[in-house]
Amino acid sequence: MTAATGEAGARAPRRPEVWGVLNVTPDSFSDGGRYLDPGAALAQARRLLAAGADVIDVGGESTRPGAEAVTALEERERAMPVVRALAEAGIRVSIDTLNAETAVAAVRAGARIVNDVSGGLADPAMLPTVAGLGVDYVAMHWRGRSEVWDAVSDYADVVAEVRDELRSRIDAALAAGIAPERLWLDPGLGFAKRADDNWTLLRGLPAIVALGFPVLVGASRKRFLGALLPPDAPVERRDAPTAVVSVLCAEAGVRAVRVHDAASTTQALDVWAAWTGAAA
Ligand code: PMM
Repeated sequence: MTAATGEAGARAPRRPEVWGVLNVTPDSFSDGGRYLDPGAALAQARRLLAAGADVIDVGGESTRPGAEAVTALEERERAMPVVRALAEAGIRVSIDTLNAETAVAAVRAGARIVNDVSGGLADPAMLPTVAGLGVDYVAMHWRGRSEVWDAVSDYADVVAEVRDELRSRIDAALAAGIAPERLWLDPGLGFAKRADDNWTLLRGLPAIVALGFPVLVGASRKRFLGALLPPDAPVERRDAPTAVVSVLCAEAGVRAVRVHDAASTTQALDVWAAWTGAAA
């Protein structure tokens, strides 16, 4: 039995969803500046959907190391026109934000998922706010903003520590009133993790899946994948390695992968689904 097959392999494994990344920011590391204009953002969302994305994850603040902090107002001004236009077109939209106010504005504009890379730690209002909004919530593993990563990236056992820290986010989310069926978890690849920690975490995904909530993984184009390529390789060269990671995530029972290039991951998951007989 693999984690993906569930109890004793009796059920077919499940195909993960593909969440397409749409950073409406001037400075995200792989797509910063490209989709600041709402028209360009919508065109990219349409490309992601045509290539197989199930959800569009819209972000108005870059979490890249060294990125400028933006006010919640700037973040909303960037992201909301895009969220509204996508939601009005019937697209399932996620808002990637640390701010409760931005989450509220995005849900009012039609977003159905709040993707919080801090798992509720950055903004104390986030968990109770999301509970009131009644939408899905992704709690990612987080140890602070990028300025503190050097000081907090030491792990004796990265899988056990991430699992235990996610468990405490589960407790906090449920205590705040978020419905268990609305909660997702994410191990937070690249966030206060050294390159080897990311590989160890990927290997350890079954321990995160075993927490009993759907798991989202965001490996797409991250630096630990770039380290496998020549130093001057453009970020798009990371899409094939990302697609391989997506398949291995599927095998580990992950329920969604967050990617910049929906086409390569969708094709890779098509192969995986045909091979395993996975249910959609
Ligand atoms: N990574 C980034 C941004 N948001 N959200 C979740 N849930 N998981 C992630 O791994 C994640 C995220 C940073 O990557 P980007 O700058 O390419 O968006």
